[in-house]
Amino acid sequence: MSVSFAPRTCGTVAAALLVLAIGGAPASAVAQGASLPYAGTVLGTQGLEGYWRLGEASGTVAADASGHAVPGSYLGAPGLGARGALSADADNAVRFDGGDDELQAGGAPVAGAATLEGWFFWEAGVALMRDATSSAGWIIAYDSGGRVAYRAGGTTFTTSLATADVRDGWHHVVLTVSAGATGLYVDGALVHSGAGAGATPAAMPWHVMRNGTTSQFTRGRADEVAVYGTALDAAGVRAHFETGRDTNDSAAPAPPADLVATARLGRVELDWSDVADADLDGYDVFRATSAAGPFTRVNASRLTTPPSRTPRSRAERRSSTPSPPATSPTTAAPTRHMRSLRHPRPRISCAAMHRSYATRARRPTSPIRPRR
Ligand SMILES: [Ca+2]
Ligand SMILES: [Ca+2]
Ligand SMILES: [Ca+2]
Repeated sequence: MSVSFAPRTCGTVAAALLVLAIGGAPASAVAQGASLPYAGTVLGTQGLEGYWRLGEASGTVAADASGHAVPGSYLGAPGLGARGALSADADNAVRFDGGDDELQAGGAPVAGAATLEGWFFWEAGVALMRDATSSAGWIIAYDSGGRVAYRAGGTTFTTSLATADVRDGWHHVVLTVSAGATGLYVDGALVHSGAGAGATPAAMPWHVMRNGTTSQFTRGRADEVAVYGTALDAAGVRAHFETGRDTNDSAAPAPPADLVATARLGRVELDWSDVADADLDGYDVFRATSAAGPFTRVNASRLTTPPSRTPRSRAERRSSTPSPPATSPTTAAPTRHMRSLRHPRPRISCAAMHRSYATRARRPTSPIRPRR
């Protein structure tokens, strides 16, 4: 894979770069449809009112697989065909830009008993999924001062879970409501339960990756969104999570090999050999002014390959059209999973970079063609 970044910060001695391969993508490509373990599990769950798999490759219609004929609409031209959240299921997800992208989907408005479910790769923004409200309403999960909160029937519940713990990776998020009793589950585990939720019905349609009817949009990916008119119990939520992800695979993808950093005018190009692990989701690039760190992630959104399930060779990738570059660095701390992969730490010398710039400046006839 080949990317380039502005050499925003370069230490006086050396800059250290590392590229991490991050897992979580589908483990293998298999046929799509109700026979799939995850989709079959959802379709076999009582009370299903709407199920949007977000696997479309084109168009503006999000098919509803529930049988209730409540298709959704993609607005703002989100990125279809993005890598999905499920193991052993090649069905894709949708990437939302945080600017004007969203999925709107309706169906029967839930009220006293309900389950909202989805897989989210929450990069930035306030709310993952909300009904058509701008106050009160229903929200599967949102950021409230650094903590995850949710709303059911107009009642707000704030958890002790840090929003940062639910960002920058695929997570299965489920909100259940039954007779005022609530449960918020993340990755199959109950993280909060509450009582006294209001009975106000949800206002349709749902806004996925947008904070209801407000102007706040959410950046990241969403997948396999489902709404039920019944409350799943803890065992049911856990079963959905375990069916969706291969929890037996605890091995992270191998670190990328053959990392090459090349100084260009105003940027550094990085190139590396793709990792062949089937559960590869993408790559994160970290930068530091010394090999000992601390490292700061450079890419705002995870660098992902097209979801072909077969990583392409370096030569193939060099000849392809690059995706839009990451625009802003983030200070998000790498997860423990990421740190464990910090093995290859190639150094590039700032002095060498500057010499390279000077050399190019003296040779104006030599065009610089960024590969990005
Ligand atoms: Ca999907
Ligand atoms: Ca857009
Ligand atoms: Ca693995």
